[in-house]
Amino acid sequence: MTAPSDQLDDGAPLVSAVVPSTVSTIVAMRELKLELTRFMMSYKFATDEMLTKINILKEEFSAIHDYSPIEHVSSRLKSPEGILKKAVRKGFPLELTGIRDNIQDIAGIRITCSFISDTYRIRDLLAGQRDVTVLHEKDYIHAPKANGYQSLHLIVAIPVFMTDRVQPVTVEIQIRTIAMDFWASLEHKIYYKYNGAVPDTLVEDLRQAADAANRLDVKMELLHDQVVELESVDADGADLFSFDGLPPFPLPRGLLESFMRGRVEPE
Ligand code: 0O2
Repeated sequence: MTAPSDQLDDGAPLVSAVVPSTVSTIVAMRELKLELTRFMMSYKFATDEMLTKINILKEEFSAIHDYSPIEHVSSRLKSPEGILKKAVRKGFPLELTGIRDNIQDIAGIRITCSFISDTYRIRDLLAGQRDVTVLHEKDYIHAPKANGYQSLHLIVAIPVFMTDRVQPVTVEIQIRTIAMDFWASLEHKIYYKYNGAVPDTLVEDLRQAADAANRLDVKMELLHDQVVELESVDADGADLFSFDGLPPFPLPRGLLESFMRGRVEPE
């Protein structure tokens, strides 16, 4: 057995050949890890920014209109594994810029609304904000999928201010009613239970359930509109003012008059 050589075949010292490549690999791995962390964080920050916007709308609505069109909000970030799987499945280039450009649902937010008109109202309020750019919209409420799926999908871009750059980041926002959400979660469970091969009878049952959910949405909104109409006729207490936790008190007449004087009527 020969002693291990410290020379490569071409006579170059082994140490100098191995050390630089190991060091450069470690440096490259550190840089990649940093970039990956930044990449994932940018989606978390974009989600946080959008959630703040949504919560502002929710709170303002509740305070001004005594009613919130938003029932529930949830969010999720795709895992790095989920991102890679989708990139491979769709044949996207496996590098961060390619993934950023092609996978637009890494950050996802779901907004559940009370009524169908609220889904569009929320869409308009978010889309109308200066720093939100709607890149793409799919309206599965006006045009439900063949299986009955209903939801309003927006892909928006929002700027995220990092330490060394401003990064436009995409977020998928799904907006739907409680009934649509109920249907979608059940359908999702069934789809996975049968591994995508759902029996025809169940597919038909689901489609009928989607129709029933839609009829319920329409009926509930009609009832709600009637209640709102009744409330506007019976406007007793409209001159009362209330802050959180305090009992309602009448508006001081002087304050009301000065507000009316300073008020600019919309053109
Ligand atoms: P997950 O785990 O919820 O994120 P894409 O594949 O996303 O690039 P696609 O499928 O054309 O493009 O987008 P689409 O139609 O806007 O759907 C995106 C998401 O909507 C899906 O994400 C689901 O969350 C939801 N969705 C769409 N169709 C259905 C449906 O028939 N049933 C249910 N329950 N949900 C649906 P993912 O990536 O499939 O999954």
